[in-house]
Amino acid sequence: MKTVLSGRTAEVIIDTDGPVVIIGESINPTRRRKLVSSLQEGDFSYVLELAASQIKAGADILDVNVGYPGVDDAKLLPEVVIAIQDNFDIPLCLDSPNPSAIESALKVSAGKCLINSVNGKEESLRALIPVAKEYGAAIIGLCMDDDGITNDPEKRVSIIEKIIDRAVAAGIRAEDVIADPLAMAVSAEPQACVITLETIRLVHRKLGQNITMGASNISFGLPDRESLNSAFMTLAVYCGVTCPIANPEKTAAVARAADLVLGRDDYAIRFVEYFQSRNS
Ligand code: THG
Repeated sequence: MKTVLSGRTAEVIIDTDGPVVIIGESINPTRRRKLVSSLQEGDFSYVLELAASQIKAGADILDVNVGYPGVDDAKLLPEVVIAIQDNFDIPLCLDSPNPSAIESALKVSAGKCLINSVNGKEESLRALIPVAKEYGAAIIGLCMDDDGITNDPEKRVSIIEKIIDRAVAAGIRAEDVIADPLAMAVSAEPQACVITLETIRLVHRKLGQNITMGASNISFGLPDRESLNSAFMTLAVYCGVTCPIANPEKTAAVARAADLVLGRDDYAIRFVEYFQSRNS
């Protein structure tokens, strides 16, 4: 299955049989106070720096989230989208708890975007599916709903199925729904990663969707996060994750290595190119 996204002109194909596509996570105010403070002063240089460094490190798509208490992101999100797309030709993944911010950003965005954090709650489906349809965007569906988050992988899958059904009923193509199995901190729940991996496997086998996840969520509160994230990322890619949301500076090498090991990089061409570009 292929999900095609685009920037102003550049197309990115997320293919369930293809190499890992990295959605760069860094344009997110969590742990980056400077992002909010610079944007509130009307200074876009830091957000553009974050975009440039992630693209250089291997991001194929950029997640854009400027939601923060006191920030009017219905105003700010479209401004940031314009600033990024004026400077970089890359598809964007828009995230906000505020559906009107998503809509105002889609109005000004070029190409085909991804809407992050759609979930199985009625409120989310009603607000965001019509917006995705109207602006021709793809969506990320999180497997949580009005009953919260379940630890039963089968139930997580059924929430993804519900989101796909609702999207398809509204005229969105099934391949434009990317599943998020919910990666959560293994320090808080010992089975968290196993539950997520099983959900990934089931979505891949039963539904065949492209699959994302917040790749660094699992290591919150633990030392040596990079080793943990690498171990999890490799297993998740093996089970069916195709487009993790991650820090490319820390995960691009693991992604290229996983592609090679899994027979998705004939003659190690991408792997070798990646290391040449990194060392140049
Ligand atoms: N699913 C979906 N969207 C998501 C998440 C998800 N968006 C938010 C989050 N989870 C993924 N994005 C981030 C963004 C920033 C950071 C972590 C996850 C972050 N990390 C630390 C930092 O940069 O200091 C540590 C980074 C590291 O160790 O590499 O700020 O699950 N659909």
